[in-house]
Amino acid sequence: MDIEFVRSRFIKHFDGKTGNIYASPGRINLIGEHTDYNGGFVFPGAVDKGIMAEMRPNGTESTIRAYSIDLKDRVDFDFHDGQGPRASWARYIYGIALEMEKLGVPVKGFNIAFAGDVPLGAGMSSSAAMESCFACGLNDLFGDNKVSKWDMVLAGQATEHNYCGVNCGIMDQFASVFGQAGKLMRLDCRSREFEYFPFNPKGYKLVLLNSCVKHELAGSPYNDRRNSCENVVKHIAAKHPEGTFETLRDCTWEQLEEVRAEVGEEDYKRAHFVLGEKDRVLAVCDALVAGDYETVGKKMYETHDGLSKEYEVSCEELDFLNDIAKECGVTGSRIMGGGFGGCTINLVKDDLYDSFIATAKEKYAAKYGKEPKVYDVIISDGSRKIC
Ligand code: GAF
Repeated sequence: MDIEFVRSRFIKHFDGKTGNIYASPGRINLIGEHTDYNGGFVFPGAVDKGIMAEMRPNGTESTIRAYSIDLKDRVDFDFHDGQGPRASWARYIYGIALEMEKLGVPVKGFNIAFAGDVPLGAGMSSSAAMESCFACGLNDLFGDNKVSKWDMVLAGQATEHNYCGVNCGIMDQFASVFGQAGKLMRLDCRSREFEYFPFNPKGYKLVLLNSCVKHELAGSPYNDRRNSCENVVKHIAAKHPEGTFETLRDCTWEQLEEVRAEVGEEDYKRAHFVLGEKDRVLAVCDALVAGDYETVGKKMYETHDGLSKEYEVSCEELDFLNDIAKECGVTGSRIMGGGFGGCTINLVKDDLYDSFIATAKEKYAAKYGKEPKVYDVIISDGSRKIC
């Protein structure tokens, strides 16, 4: 992203003074979907696309003057007025300001202009990129950088929960804050322990195909999926008062079968997917260590099937892209992120790459009248101050 571009807009829309510039990335996720809020494992990495913001204290007690460069929209608000702005993009700034304040950062009024090159609604977590970018800026401008990375992750997640209506897990904010160039991360979302995995599969590429069906988690059935999982856990816990059941992570296949009739087929299928996905992340880690990319790919296809048929977060266009990948002999392909639109992530042999992309573009355009957008994945660094 272009620093000078962001700076020129910051100068133009405010008082001519410069501030500090911060950047945070979007993310990909190799495997482990909808496992984060179920206490399971995820396998994300930060990408070379994200959000860049210039920020500067403006001398007021609590007035935020915010400019979205991409939307050409300016919103000024008092973040202590109890309501916050209506514009959905500005609510991320509002939420983060309040959440950082809760963490002890003496946030005062500031000016902010920001832009992004992470595509919106593509399942690459532009919202987490905003939250972690703004958190990084407030921590630096007002907090002496005393807030830990994990607390910034949690502040981002709390912003989604409390101000944006999405009961998300921690994967996206974690990836955006902790990302490192060239490395994926395996995170245990229950214990929060994580490990960096250098990812440079010889002879393969990771590529995203954006269906251009815009996914939107706020107000979407995303929260229903989470409720289904929690309902299953509640039923299992009631049957087993001797145990501790916080999330589906604590539940076995047998216990799930025991409550099948009482929770109903829809919740059963959703929980069934989550238990399978938990195992698949671990299988993929072993396969990666062994350099066995065929198994990695096989698991990706299994995840897609589960997300489509059991968790029901796919759509016709994503299933179509997945079918094309299969027909072309692509090693692995699946929906990435929350679902309901956005991208597929594909593990493709180098020598198949060109023909796969050409076929996907042609067939998708013939059916839907537009080509999917293609993004090569470059695993990059997490949140940082640029200057
Ligand atoms: C969205 C959420 F924000 C994440 O927390 C995660 O649940 C993901 O969907 C599905 O794996 O990106």
